[in-house]
Amino acid sequence: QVTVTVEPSLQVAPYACQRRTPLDHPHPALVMALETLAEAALFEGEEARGLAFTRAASVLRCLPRALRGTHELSGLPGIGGHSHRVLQEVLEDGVCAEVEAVKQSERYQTMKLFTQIFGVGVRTADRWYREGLRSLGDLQSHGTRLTREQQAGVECFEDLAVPVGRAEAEGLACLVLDAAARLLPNASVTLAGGFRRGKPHGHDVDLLLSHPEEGREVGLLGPLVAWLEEQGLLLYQHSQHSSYTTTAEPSSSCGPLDRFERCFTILRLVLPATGTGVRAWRAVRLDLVVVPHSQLPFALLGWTGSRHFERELRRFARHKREMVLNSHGLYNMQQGTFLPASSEEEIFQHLGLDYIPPTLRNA
Ligand code: 8DG
Ligand code: MN
Ligand code: MN
Repeated sequence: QVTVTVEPSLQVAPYACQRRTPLDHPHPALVMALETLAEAALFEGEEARGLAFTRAASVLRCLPRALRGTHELSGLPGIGGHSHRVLQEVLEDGVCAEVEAVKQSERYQTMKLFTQIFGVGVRTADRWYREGLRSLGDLQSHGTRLTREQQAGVECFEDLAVPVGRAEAEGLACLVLDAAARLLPNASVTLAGGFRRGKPHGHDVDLLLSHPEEGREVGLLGPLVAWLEEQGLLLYQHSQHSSYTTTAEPSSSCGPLDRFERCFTILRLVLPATGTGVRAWRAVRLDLVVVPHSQLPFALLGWTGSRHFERELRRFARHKREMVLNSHGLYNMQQGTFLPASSEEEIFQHLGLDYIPPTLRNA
């Protein structure tokens, strides 16, 4: 009997939503190098360049086995000249000089620090950098004006820099579910975001609130947030009303932002009892999103991520299917109709895509 070992082929489909991308992949160093350059490009406001590096990194994330050499890069989609040079250097020398220089630079380090603050985006971070600010201490000593959100972000900075663990996220989901079900029997709470993709840690906890009867979810968020407040669990909150209308033109170009009623919070996460003198809680970011039942599959798909997977789904829908996909629904532009779905699987079917389960959406 002859045994033939077939190596997994490195054929990669062009859109990330056509690929299965697990959490673990064979090239952490290569992906890290490209994602650092992507991040640095975004810090300079160079979206297109950032996206090119993100695309290349995402292709490496889905490889079923390690590359056997630089020659195998040429068969892969989405690896531009610059990415190719970076990958070649890391494969041959272990590091890429350009990436190391970026990581060491004052600009990159400061932008990374400032954008890590809750409520601070690239534009604000850049303005502070140009004003000569370099540290959290500088913000205070220069009397920098902060929004209420940024103020909370600075105060909780060290806590929020600690990753949230899966058990902590599930604990918060249970706490919210208990409270929601008391206020509205049969209310549902779904843990979305990175945790749904199988990540062991996250920078926040993303929860979708709903109810099996359409419309019953309206009015749940206010009392729920009030209850968290009464329990002394709320360190910060910022609510937004729903701005969804079926008459508005469907759009997928407004980024990940959607129009659900939501509340961005910083919560006091109560920690297991420890010795005396040790603080018994830690600040954690929690996003609550209220979703009508009929939109739940779309919201779940939209809030599970990864961000790149979402971007690619929407790009695929538009360019390959003439459809508009967002967290509210799927719109067929030729027919001028919305395509309803009762599960994520159905949305993939509408798009003519193989179903990709959440744990394989780590693009
Ligand atoms: P992490 O928290 O584990 O670090 O990563 P994540 O869970 O993948 O990222 P996230 O920033 O918490 O976002 C989760 C997903 O939610 C992401 O795919 C984008 C999506 N999303 C929407 N709408 C909105 C929105 O209005 N704001 C934000 N921040 N994310 C949104 O679908
Ligand atoms: Mn998240
Ligand atoms: Mn989030």
